[in-house]
Amino acid sequence: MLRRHFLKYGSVFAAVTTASLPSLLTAKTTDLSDAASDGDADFDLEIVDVDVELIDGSVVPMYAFAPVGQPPSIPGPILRVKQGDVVRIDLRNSSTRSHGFQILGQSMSAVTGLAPHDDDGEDKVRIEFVAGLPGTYFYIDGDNAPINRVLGLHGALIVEPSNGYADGKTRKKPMPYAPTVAPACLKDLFKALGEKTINGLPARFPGKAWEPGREYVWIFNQIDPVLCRRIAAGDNLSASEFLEEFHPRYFTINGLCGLDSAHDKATCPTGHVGEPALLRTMNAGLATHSPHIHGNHVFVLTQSDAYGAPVYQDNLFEHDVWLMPPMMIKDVLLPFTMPPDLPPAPWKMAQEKYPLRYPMHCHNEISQTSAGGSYPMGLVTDWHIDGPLATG
Ligand SMILES: [Cu+2]
Repeated sequence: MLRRHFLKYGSVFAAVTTASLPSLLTAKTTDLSDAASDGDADFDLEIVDVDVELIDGSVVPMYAFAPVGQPPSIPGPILRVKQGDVVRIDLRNSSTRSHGFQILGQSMSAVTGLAPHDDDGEDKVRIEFVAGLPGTYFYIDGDNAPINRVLGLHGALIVEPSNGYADGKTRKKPMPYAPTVAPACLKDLFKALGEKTINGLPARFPGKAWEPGREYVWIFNQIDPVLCRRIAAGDNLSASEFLEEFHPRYFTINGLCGLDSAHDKATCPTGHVGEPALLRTMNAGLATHSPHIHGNHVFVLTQSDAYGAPVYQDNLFEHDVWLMPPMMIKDVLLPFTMPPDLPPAPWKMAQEKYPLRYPMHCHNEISQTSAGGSYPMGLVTDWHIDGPLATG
């Protein structure tokens, strides 16, 4: 019973285009967290073949992860666990091809060459490991690298700290990392969030402390429809052929482009001034991206090492642009400070023009297009400041 799922993106146009599609599946990435904090985290995942509708209505064959019994998505569902959890992932391959699975930067052995299942319900593989250092990780199909990963088989594993407070026993300043190993400057930044004054002077980040869960995951990828179709038709491309012939025509953020990503609530950060948000940014593709945000600068908090594990940064400064080569993972803090070019006075008037809408776009210009030129329908989204200073 192997079948293709249909992944429809494009919430903006959904109302007029989807009414007559019986096999419609939502493409929204779900966030799977292990609610019972019993030290175990269990997930049931499936790999499936999908037809993905792109922003211009064209359809390309790809692969996707799905929580068993739920719609597939590209990227796959977010797997959220706590440091020290015993994580168990049961994986079944319902694709027509063999696949693999690994989480980079965690100590687990990679699954390779998992054959398509024969429908007897017995042929699952179990991955088990203890969740390590808090941070953001890639899970991918590492087989046939980089082909299966770029064709959709990638997603985020988030490890949360078990006691994540920058200010120790006071527990007023949560942070998403392990305070015991976090550099002092990283803790100092989270301690400063929400402070009105420091040493009697107006502080840099008035408002609220960072709150656990106040975060967004941005996974970048690129799609070459020609190669997708050749592989679906049975072409066995080598890694070097794929790399040589890769000419992406779509540049996605969380599987979405342009208008669709700007209107996706899980992608577009929103909040008041003084509500700092964490952005977990990841590049699953083969192009180097340079995301850039208007309105605020970001702080790069972590950067993945060659194995995909987070390195907590010990020299924090503000970035206008941050570099994202293939497979890079960087957690950045969007402080939601009042943009400095806005005079304070008009903000106190009744007719404030909230929300203030700012773009995030990639500075690698070709990535701003789709289908060879449709601008700005590429790797771009919005972030919104909904209102004035929030206090904690
Ligand atoms: Cu710009």
